[in-house]
Amino acid sequence: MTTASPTDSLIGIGLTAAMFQQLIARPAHVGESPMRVIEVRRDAVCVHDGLHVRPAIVPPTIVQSLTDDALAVGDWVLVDEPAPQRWRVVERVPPLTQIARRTNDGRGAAKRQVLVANVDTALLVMGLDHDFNARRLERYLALAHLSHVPAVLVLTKADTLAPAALERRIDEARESLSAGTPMFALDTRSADAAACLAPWLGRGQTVVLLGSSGAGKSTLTNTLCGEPLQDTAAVRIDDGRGRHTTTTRTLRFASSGGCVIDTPGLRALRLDIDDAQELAGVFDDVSKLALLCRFRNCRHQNEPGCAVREGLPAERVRNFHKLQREARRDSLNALEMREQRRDWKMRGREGAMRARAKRGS
Ligand SMILES: Nc1nc2c(ncn2[C@@H]2O[C@H](COP(=O)(O)OP(=O)(O)OP(=O)(O)O)[C@@H](O)[C@H]2O)c(=O)[nH]1
Ligand SMILES: [Mg+2]
Ligand SMILES: [Zn+2]
Repeated sequence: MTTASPTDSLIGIGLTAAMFQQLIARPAHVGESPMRVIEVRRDAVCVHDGLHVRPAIVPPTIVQSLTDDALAVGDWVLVDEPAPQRWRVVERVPPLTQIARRTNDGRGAAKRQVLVANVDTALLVMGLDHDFNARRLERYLALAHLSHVPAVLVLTKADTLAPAALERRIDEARESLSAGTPMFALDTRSADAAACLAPWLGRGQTVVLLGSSGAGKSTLTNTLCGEPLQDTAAVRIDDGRGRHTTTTRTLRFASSGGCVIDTPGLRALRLDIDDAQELAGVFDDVSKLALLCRFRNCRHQNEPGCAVREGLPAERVRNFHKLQREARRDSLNALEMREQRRDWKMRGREGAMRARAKRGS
């Protein structure tokens, strides 16, 4: 790169000062330009050069070199044009942040899936209707924290609740938030929503919207962009669930100058952690209270004098244990996993035998 300063058009597609440093540190090659991935398709990507959207192929060599760390919306790439109007990704600039979850590779093994890259803020979108669930919120907060991306909680559909019910839900949500995490309760269809979120959506900033289907992510995207770019659909009448209307992650441009990545509602969110210790930073209230537990190695399960169980709502402690168990299970290898399953089965059988003996006695 020979550019002396980031051009205005690249800042318009979310180039930050830190990413600019990454770009200028790379060796310059004639004919290559930095562009941002705004959509990922099966065998190609859509990239933006600050002025235009281009379809670009991703050569197999690049795909293979990235494996667990696939190209994602928000990535910066170097693109050349080997023939007129044919664009090709030649390199991915190492991302500064990635938000990833764990999925299955189809053969039972855990696989890392990058959702988005290079975002400055995660807007965690949750409906105040049937969608509201403090335990799921904790999971999303953990996702952002583990990715080192600051979170902002956006509670949607505030217009559908009576003031007292709204207050109750806001209080419940606050119990899950660590100090300093901003929270808004909004009608995402109103211009007020864009005004509240403007501090995270100035020129050069990028946010991602994460949440379940029907939470209002696309409705909010449209409000932030000032036009109906994303399809939206009413939630199901019988159970209030969303219809998985959005199917791809797409980067859009907000009226206030920032970038917004709308995403499909996640059906399942498994955290991408190898070490249960990593969760300590997410549940900082647990870590703080743990210092006051009677036993140094207290697991906060049924030990006497446990300050964590005394000081926090039982549901939050239960969720902490659940996420920890998940983290431990994910870090087991296949053999250990089989052994653990055998162990569980045996314990289940023993339990059933005990219950039968008790009934018989
Ligand atoms: N009353 C009210 N309705 C809202 C609000 N936000 C979203 N909705 C409605 O909720 C429904 C679902 O909104 P979407 O924006 O499609 O939800 P989504 O999160 O994008 O869902 P997926 O694309 O399926 O992941 C739509 O009918 C919206 O009009 C809000 O703040 N108030
Ligand atoms: Mg949507
Ligand atoms: Zn304890």
